[in-house]
Amino acid sequence: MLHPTGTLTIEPQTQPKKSSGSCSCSGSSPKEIKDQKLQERIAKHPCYSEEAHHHYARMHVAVAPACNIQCNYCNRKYDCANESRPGVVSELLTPEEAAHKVLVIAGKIPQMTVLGIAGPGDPLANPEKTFRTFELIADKAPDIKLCLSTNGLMLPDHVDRIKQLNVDHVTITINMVDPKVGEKIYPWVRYNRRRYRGIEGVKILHERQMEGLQALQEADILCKVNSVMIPGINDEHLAEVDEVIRSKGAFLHNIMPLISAPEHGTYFGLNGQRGPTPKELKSLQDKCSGNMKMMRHCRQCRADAVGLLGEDRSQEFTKTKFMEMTPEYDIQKRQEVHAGIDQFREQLKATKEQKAAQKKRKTGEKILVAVATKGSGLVNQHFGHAKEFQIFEVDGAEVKFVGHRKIDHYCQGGYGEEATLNNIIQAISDCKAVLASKIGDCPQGELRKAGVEPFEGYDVIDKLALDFYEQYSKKTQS
Ligand code: CLF
Ligand code: SF4
Repeated sequence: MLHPTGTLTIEPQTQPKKSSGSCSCSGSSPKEIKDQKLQERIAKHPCYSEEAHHHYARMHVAVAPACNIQCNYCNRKYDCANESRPGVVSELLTPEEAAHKVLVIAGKIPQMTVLGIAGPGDPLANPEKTFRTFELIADKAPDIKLCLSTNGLMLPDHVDRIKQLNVDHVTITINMVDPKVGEKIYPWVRYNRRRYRGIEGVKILHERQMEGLQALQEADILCKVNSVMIPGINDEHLAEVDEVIRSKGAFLHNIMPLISAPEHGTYFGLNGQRGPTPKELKSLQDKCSGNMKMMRHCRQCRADAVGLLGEDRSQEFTKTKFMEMTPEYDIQKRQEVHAGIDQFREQLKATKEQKAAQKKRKTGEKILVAVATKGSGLVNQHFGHAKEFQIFEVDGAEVKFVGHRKIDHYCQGGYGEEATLNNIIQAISDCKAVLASKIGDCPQGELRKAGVEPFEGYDVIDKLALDFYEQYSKKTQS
């Protein structure tokens, strides 16, 4: 079957299971029914479901310029760093322009299922603009899920409105549950028309975040918590944050690395505060993953991001460009595309299960492999075209997504390729292999020298990863 957004035909090797939606719930326990409903709520949300992020896209509209707190990792000339890469500036839109953009993109990228507002300031410091945008979109494009990300300061005041507008997913950035830790992150907070400095402000922020989290749980709105990991400041404290948010009903925890550079002009950047290494980040995520579900596929996207999480199509839809485009939103066409994607996902799942069953044996050494992919759960990208590698942990029985590494892509038309290749190899040097649809002779040689096996193929990620694992085990045993 052809993926609606890709090119690979997967031969159904086992009969795809019937969609769970079609079965009656007789015989299911209340917990199973609850879990099933939860799965349906996140099935097309690329941030709340790791599996969905290979197939479905999100977009953001930058309608919220103001902010009410100061984070030491943020320079207010740029987008809110709680959900974005620092140093990125998005074009500000009015709610009407934003609604036009959403309708254009919903037609052009039918796998776009979620509209998020995440900046460039704090959405709830700009409630009129944020809610007006949601209203317009709910009215014109009812199949698009609405999503919101906030620092939490004004959240308790708006939970009713959020519920009323059917916004089902809310993210709060919580970097501390101890104001003494928070004091090193937030110099001030503006609340009720007054600016509170130091610990006084941090206490207000903490109380409001906890109140907001509780209110979301009571309103049955799914809540994800983002935490920025800042070595030496809150890295050891985040396990406690994880405990607290879990006990208050958060659905997912996304621990993101601090990205800090002097050219971003942030307090941390100018004072040499470093971000965590990929290894430090993974080890904290592993430590917390026993408590609750961890998000590991966040790409810290821009306030005007468009596309699958690993790709950035925002430049195709700048204001000048999208304002000249006519919206071609067609709910029926979109539903057909989604049905095709869901059928493909079922087949992908069946293929994975069958492959895992074939290979099932005692789990062995855990290794990491880097994968070049354009999405759809497939190894389907040329090594030289990859702008990031997805990282999977393989133990012979299971293939688990554990993160991604951004890189400069290798094919630069002959310029600077040697330096780029060195950087790429360094970024994936802890991986035993790189899986790509094609890898040139020169990079193959250099990768081997660095102990990273080039492994070519065009197939389901799990399938190729397990094939490589088998080859690797035989080699290491012999
Ligand atoms: Fe946007 Fe955030 Fe909604 Fe996703 S992003 S508002 S929950 S639709 Fe996603 Fe981007 Fe990470 Fe955010 S990858 S930065 S977690
Ligand atoms: Fe910057 Fe976002 Fe923090 Fe506001 S909440 S200071 S916009 S990172």
